[in-house]
Amino acid sequence: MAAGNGEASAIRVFYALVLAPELRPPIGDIARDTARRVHGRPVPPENLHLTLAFIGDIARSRLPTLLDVGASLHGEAMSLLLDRLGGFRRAGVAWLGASRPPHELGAFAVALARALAAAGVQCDERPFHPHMTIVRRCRVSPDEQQIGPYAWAIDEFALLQSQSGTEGARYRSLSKWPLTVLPPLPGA
Ligand code: 2AM
Repeated sequence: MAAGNGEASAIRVFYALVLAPELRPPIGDIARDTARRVHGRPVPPENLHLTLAFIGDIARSRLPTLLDVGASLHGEAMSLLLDRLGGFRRAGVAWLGASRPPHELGAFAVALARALAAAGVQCDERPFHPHMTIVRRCRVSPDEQQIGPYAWAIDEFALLQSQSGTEGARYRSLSKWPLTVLPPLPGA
């Protein structure tokens, strides 16, 4: 099939937690203020997310496998307290993170990586460092500091497609799945 044909083409995808809509205005403001300080480009509020597993370019024909992996996972709902702002100097990004990420987050990223490996899907194998990029192309790296905190109630995860356009990347949700609240243990 000809290059550019939708059926034959590769898609660029990753699994992520999309920032809750109610946190987009305050975190969007932090992104804009930080971008001004570090002379970078703020991530648009609707693009704010935390990546769980980065797949990158993959044949569109493998999409059913990625959807099956997402549907097969059972993760727990969690609360993430965003309370740190810092930078990855070499990548030229500023990020928000948590000084005490819930153990459910790391456990879920590991479960996802294992499910992808079992399905024969290659993904970025670097250790999971949960962070939300808020500014790209920073000319200076921000000093790490305390912010907020902003409590983010996380009850779903998504498979996102990255589409590059004239104004930068846009992320399209291909599917999303719930993270569930576990019932309390009997007698607890
Ligand atoms: P970043 O925010 O630290 O750049 C979409 O690009 C998402 O996938 C971003 O959250 C990005 O992290 C993450 N990601 C992880 N590994 C990547 C890679 N090798 N190339 C591009 N994005 C990557």
